[in-house]
Amino acid sequence: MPRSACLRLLIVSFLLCAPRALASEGYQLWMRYDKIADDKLRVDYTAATTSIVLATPTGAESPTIAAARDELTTAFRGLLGIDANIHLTIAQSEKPLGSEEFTLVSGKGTVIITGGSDVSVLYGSFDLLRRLQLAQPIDGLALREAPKISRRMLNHWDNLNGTIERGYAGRSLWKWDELPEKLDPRYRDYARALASLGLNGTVPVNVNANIQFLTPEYLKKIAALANVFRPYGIRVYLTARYSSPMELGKLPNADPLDAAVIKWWHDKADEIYALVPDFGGFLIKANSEGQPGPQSYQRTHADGANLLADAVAPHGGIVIWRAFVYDAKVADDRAKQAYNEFVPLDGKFRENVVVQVKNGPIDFMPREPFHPLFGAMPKTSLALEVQITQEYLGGSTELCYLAPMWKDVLDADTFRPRPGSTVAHVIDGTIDHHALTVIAGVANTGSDRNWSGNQLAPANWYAFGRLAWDPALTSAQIAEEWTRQTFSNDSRAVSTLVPILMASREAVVNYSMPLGLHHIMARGHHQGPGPWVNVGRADQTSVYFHKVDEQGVGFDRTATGSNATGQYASEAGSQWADLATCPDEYLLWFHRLPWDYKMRSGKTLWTEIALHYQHGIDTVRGWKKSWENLRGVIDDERFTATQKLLDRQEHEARIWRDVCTQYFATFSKLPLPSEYESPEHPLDYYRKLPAPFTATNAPVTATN
Ligand code: BDP
Repeated sequence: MPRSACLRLLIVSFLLCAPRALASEGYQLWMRYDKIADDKLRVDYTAATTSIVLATPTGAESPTIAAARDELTTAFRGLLGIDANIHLTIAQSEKPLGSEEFTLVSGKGTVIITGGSDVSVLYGSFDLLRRLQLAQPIDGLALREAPKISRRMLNHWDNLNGTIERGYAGRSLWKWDELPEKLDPRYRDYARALASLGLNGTVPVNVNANIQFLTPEYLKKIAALANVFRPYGIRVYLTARYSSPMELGKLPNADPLDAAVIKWWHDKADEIYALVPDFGGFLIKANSEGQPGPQSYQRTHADGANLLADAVAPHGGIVIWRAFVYDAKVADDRAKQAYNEFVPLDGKFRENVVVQVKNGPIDFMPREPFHPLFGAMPKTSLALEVQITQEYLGGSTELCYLAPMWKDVLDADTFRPRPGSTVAHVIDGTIDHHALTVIAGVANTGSDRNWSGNQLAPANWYAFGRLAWDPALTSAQIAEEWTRQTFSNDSRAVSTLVPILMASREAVVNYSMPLGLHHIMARGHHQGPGPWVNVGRADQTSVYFHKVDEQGVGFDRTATGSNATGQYASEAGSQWADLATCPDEYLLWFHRLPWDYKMRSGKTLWTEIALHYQHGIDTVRGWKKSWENLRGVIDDERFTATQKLLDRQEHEARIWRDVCTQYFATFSKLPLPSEYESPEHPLDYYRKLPAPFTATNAPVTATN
């Protein structure tokens, strides 16, 4: 054979034999059940799982058990190439299991999944599958699992017209014009994704509520969705516009103490429960950013919440009342206003009300200290609300793995009533003995094939679900789980992607709002920098927050300024108030400092600001290099898509850096440090760009 033919044969046989990563559009999320490549493992698994026993309180078939069977069957065929041998039986547990609790016991070729309910058997099934996907041993298991927080929910900010407020992954998943007759098969996959993480609630529609969703026509559509979600243990909740009794019921007012208003809500609740018997309850944004609320009638948030709570109580429903309130007419620091309004109401809410508090006192900024309400309302159930969609952290055009940010708040010590009282323990009810416990994440889902706008953003959906189940998990552990399930168990995938994910939040903070700077993004769409924003509602402008001038920069929130530090337990507040102990990351959140302020590093504040911006973009450049390690290790589709994502991120990081440092330099009048790379364009160039970041898909309904 001539040499060239020989070579050709060699290449062809190499191509045929080389293991190729399976192409993926990312639709399967972390529920990829591709064949386990390692033969040895496959043999071991096959031997370890000749049969799977599902043990439930009744031992009877149900739609939930059918869902568990389906998932196990599909996954076993995909992962191991075998048909799972599944039996159903009555649970024989010595210690009764909670309604969401399960045990996994295995040995001698049998895995027994015992649940306190059918849904917990489904959770146990997903737990087993996760272990298989992670290539962990499944022989000799003896574990017992239960979630720490009872209601673990996604909040969708989806509008009736198919747009999504702060959505960056295409249009809404919910096809209102097709419902209730036509059910997109994607609704079931959505439910599978939630159940795989143990999420058990969804609010499909925007907190900036539309009254249409409470009409009989739309309630039927909601009921159709609820029917799809029910077997997966997911309850539907609804947002409601506080003025609905006027707009829908034609009543003259919506006063929470008015008898006709009370009756209207009771009737509406009865109507909803007739269609959706396991309806979760209402999520309410009231007297916030232009939304109507009880204060229009000189009533309090408690009066407002209790009205709705009484309407749903006979059906076992709850009310989730948001504490995201601030008022431009109030002279006090915006960061203090929710605390000022809500703390006096502690003890005045009904048992079935939970007050939902954002992680920080302003608004999902890249970095905020924890919200001072945590620990300050012991007689009230408090929920934590985080934002999975990246409104202030790059939309879907930048990678930012958010688990480290959520861990900051979950692990933060409120010191109330005693040291060790972390936010996680406030919201899981253990500190103040609350049975009603809630955690919510503002979803990053849309109808894009990959669900979240890019191939890495589902890591945040995954991380939220895992932390909602167990806030004690670490960010790194979750990042590794997600990487293995979503991409590959290949050690190169793990050793490349996990460090990138773990560094990403800090990088975004560095190139956008370092050292405690906050709320300096562009107006309206919030994508990209806008440190010059000085028009509109004062408490929504950038200048309100950075307070920059020739002398210095930062917001004095110590006793010499707004005294927001005084809203925290003294151990936390005084640590931040004292420059000697305030961590650099919160410096300009709590202090206003001169440009030549000497930092711990020995450099001046001005130099440190510039270098943080530079460091942020340098980190992104580092990822671009290390991403190359994954060429051929993961599938080409996701490899290339992510490469483009990182290119775009570098571009956007550069805009942030160039804009912010040049803007601040017009005040500091100081030169940029020598390590700082020259800006690509002068400040004026950027100021004239209409919207350099155009990732948003929807006009926002909020005013800011
Ligand atoms: C802000 C968003 C706005 C939301 C608001 C909220 O910019 O679109 O309506 O939060 O949480 O972050 O209500």
